[in-house]
Amino acid sequence: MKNKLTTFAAVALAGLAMGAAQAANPLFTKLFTADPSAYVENGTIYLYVGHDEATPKSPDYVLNEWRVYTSCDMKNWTDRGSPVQASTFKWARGHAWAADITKRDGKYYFYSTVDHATIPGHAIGVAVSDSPTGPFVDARGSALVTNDMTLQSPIAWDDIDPAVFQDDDGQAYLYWGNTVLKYAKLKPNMIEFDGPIQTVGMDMFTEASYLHKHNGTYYLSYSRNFPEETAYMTGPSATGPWRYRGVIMSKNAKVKTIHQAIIDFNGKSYIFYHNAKLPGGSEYRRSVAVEEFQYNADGTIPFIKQTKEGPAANPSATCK
Ligand code: FUB
Repeated sequence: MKNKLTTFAAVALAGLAMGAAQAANPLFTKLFTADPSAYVENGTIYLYVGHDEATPKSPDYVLNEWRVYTSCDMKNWTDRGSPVQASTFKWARGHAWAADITKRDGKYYFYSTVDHATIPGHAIGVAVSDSPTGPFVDARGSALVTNDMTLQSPIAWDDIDPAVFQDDDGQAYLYWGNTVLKYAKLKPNMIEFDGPIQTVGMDMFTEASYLHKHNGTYYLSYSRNFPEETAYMTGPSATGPWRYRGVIMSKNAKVKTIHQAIIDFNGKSYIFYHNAKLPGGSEYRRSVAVEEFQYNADGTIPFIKQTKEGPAANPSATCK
């Protein structure tokens, strides 16, 4: 027993020395983090988050970079640094808000919200890399979406929170928006739209759309109301028609946003989200957490409670 404990302690210390994070929620304690987006490849989870740099007295969001963490088991996380920053986009001026990633033809495409330097309002850029941990470079040299391209809502922050999805037939879609949910098809080059920008008519949509597919059903989850709760719809295709399915996570206590991402990993299903439960947390000092859940037999998602413990370890045999 003593030997086992000694070995366990040695492994734990080695993990800490390599920069591995602790096991429970919130996932990361050294930084305030927000707006999770997750990508799985070769049994490894790549978790992208915005870095909340606001001081306790900051009256607004302060985010300049995205960070990426990896895990082989959903329990132990390794900090891989910042693979892309708002300054990666020379036409932008800060506001590294929510982002999402996908892989196509061996390259990783990172879609991200930033503030446009010359066209008033938020915008969406695309960065590209040969590795999911970066470094990423601007793939276009200009914004993919600017505020003047979408006139449905008279606000400067309606072009935020890009969510990218590639269907089994290879067609890629970008969903995004605040107040009005928008989407468009992407060309195979992943840096241009293929057709017009469409809208999805829905009640109480706030932001944080996220499209995933599970057992042949398409799930469009999003933040609803304000303060936000996480809700979702299902449909038979990547563009619907959508059926509202209800709320799956309740609003947070100390922060009005919640921003989810839903993935399958190593045979189980998980939802990432943020709250403000890290000591010192607040509206602009958020912290990312994760929960495991099981789909109901009819494919619906159950209501998911936030926990301190987070999921049990789920070690992937193929993780390197
Ligand atoms: O982090 C800034 C904004 O807060 C995100 O774009 C929204 O989804 C909300 O979480």
